[in-house]
Amino acid sequence: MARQRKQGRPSGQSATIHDQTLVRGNGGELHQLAEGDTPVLTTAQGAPVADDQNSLRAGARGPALIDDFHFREKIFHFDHERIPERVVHARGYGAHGFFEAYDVLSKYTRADLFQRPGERTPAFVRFSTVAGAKGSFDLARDVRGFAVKIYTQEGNWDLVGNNIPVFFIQDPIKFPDVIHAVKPEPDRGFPQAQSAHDNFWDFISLTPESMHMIMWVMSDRAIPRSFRFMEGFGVHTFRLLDEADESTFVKFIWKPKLGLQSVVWNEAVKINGADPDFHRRDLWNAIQSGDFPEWELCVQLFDQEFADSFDFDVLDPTKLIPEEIIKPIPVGRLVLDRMPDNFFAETEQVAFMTQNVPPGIDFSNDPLLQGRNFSYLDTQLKRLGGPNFTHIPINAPKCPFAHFQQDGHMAMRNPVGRVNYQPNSHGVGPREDPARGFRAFAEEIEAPKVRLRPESFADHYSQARQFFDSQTAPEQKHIVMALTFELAKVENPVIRERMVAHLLNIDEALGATVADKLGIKELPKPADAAVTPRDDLPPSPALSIIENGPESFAGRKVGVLVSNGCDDKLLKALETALQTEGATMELVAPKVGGVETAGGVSIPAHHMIDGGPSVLFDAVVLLLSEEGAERLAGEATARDFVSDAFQHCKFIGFTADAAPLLARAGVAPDADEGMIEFADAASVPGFVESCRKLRLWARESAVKL
Ligand code: HDE
Repeated sequence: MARQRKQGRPSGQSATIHDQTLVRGNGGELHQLAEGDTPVLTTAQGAPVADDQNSLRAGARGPALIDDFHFREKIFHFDHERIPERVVHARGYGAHGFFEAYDVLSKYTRADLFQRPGERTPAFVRFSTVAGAKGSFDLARDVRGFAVKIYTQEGNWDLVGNNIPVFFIQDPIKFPDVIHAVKPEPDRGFPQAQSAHDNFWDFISLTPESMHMIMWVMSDRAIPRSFRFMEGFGVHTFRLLDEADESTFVKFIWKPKLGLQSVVWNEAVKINGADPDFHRRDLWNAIQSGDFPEWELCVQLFDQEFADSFDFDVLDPTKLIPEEIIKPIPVGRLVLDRMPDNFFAETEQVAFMTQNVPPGIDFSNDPLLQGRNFSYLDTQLKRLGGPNFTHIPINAPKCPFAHFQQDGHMAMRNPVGRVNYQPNSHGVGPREDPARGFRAFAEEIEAPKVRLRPESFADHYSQARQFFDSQTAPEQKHIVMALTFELAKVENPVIRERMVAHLLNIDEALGATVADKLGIKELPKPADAAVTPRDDLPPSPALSIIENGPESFAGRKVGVLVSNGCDDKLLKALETALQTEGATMELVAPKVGGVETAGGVSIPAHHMIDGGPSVLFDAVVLLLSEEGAERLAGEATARDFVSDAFQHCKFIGFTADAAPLLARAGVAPDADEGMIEFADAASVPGFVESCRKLRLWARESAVKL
C-alpha cells in the first residue's frame, strides 16, 4: 500500500511553533531563546510532540484511537477554556496604570497610599457595560462600570464604581430583580444589551426609587464617546479614618482630564454596526500610541453634622451630594499607561471586591454597599472556580502578605514548614498587629432587628427633577428622545402609562411631551408620591455633560475623506494643526490602498469608505479633488459620511471642490458656522479651534435628530 502523505506539514520541514521566543523552564520560569532556536512543542505535561497536525488513527482512513494523549489533552483543555462570564458587567476592557497622591492626607486618613505625594502605586482598571453579554456591543445604552484596583502597600483597594453616581435600588435584596428585568427576557432570550423592553420598564415603573437613576440612564451619560471621557463614582458614602480612628465621610469621584463627551443615540446605533468594539479600540489605540488617559481622584468630604442637616440621607444610594454643595477636592491622579499582555489572564480574571479596603478607609451603613460586600466575594468563587483566586497574579497583592490559609483548588502557595496555625509555641509565623492592622470605625449601634426602609429614603423624585433641570436644552431633548424610544419598544400600554405617571412627578412638560410622542391620548394622573417632589433644588451645572466638556480637542479624532488629486498642503497643514492640539486624524478613501495626492505622493488610507463611516470620528474633513467629489457623490456611503456628520452636529471642514458631494448629501456649504470652508492652509488652525466645542448643538433643531 502506498504511504499516505501527512496533511498540513510540507514534507522535509520539522514541526515548529510560530515565532515564539520564550519557553518555560522546570520551575515555570521563562527563558529567552537564542535567535533561530525554535522551542519544541510539548504537551502540558512537558512531553515533546512529534505531530500536531494529524490525530492518531487506526489506518489513514480509520477510527480515532483513545491512546492519543496529546489529542485528548489538547481538546480537553480547549473544551474548558471558558469560565462563566460575570453575571453583570460581563463585557469589559481593562488597562494597567498607576495612582499618585497629590498631598499628604493624614488629616483625614491613615491609608498608606495617601501619605507620600508623588509616589506611584500600581493600579488596574476595568471599564464595562452592565446588561450585555461578554460578546455584546460597546455602545449599548447602559451604565458603565468603572472598577479600579489599587495595589497599595497595605493591601488592595478596590473602588468598584460606575460612571453614574446613583443606583436603581436602595436595598441589595432587589438586585437580582432589577438585573433579571434588564437582561434578555427568559423565554425568548432577547433583547441583548438593551433596556428597551417590557420586563425592564415593568420593573422600573413599579419601583419609584429608581427614578433618579432612570434620568441618568436616559441621558447621554449612558452612551459615552470613550471610556477616557467619562467620570467615575464610588456611589456610596464611605468613611476615611485617621490614626486616632476619627471618621470623616467621603464620596469618591474620578474626573477625566480630557473632559466629558458622549455620542448621540442615532450615532450610537450606527457605531454598534460599524465597530462593535469602538470603546475597546479607542482605549487600546490611545494607550498604544502613548496618549495615556488620566483621571483626577476627587473627594467630597463631610462630617456627621452635615450628614444630619443634608436634605437627603447620605446612606441612600439613589441620592448624590451636588458638587455645588460639597466641592470635590482633587487628591491624586490615575494614569493608564499599559495594556494587559493577555486579555483573559488579566481583564477576564480580575476580581474586584468592594470589601477590599486598606486600613484608613471604611464602609458606611449604606445598605447597598453592605450587600455588595457579601456579593463580590461570593461571585468570585463561582467565576474563578475556587477560593485561591488571589493567587492569580492580577488579583495578588503587590505588598508583602502572610497568612495561614492553605489548600483548596489550584493552591499555588501554601505556608511552608510544620506550623500552619497561630497562636503557636514555636514562635513562628505571622501575628496580628493592632497598631498597623485594619480597624473598623467603632460606631455604636443599638437597634431592633427589622426589615424596614428608612423614612429618610422616601423622596424618589426631587433629585430626579434636579438632574433634569440641570441639563442644557439639547441634553433635555435627548432624555425625551431616549424615554420615547425605550417606551415605544414596550408592548404593554399599561407600562408606558405607568412610566408617564412617574415622569409627571419629575417634570410636567417632560411627562406630557413623552406621552404625546408615544401617542397617549389622555395624560394619566401623576404617580402617588410618598414625599411631594421638591421644586426648590437649584440646578447643578456639574450634572451636565455639555457644561463639562473639554477645553481642547486633545484626544479626539478627525476623519478625512480623501480622493486622488487631493491637496497635499492642506493635508499637511491639517496633520500639523491636529498634532499640535494633541488630536489625531485617519484617512478614509474609496480604496484602503490609498490615494495619489495632487503633488503625486501615494498615501495609504486607514479605512475604505464603507468601513470608515463618519460616526467613528469627532469631526470630519472633505479633502477631495473636483473629480473625486463628483465620483463620491454617486456613492451612498460617501453621501452618508457627510449627511451623518451634519446630522450629528459635527464640525465639517471642506474645500470648494467638495461641492458636488455636499450637494448630493443635501448639506449646504453655508448651512451654519459648523461648515468651515478651507480657502487655503491658513484656514486649518481655525477649524481645529472650532472643533474644541465638539458639536454645534444649535444645528440640532434644524436637522430634527
Ligand atoms: Fe456590582 N456586581 N453589584 N455594582 N459591579 C458585580 O461582581 C452587585 C453595584 C459594579 O469589572 C459582580 O465580580 C450587587 C453598584 C462594577 O469586574 C457582582 C449590587 C455599583 C462591576 C455584583 C451591585 C456596582 C460589578 C458581578 C447591589 C456601582 C464590575 C461580577 C447591592 C457603585 C467589576 C463581579 C469588574 C460587578 C453585585 C450594585 C458596580 C455579582 C449585589 C451600586 C463596576 O458581585
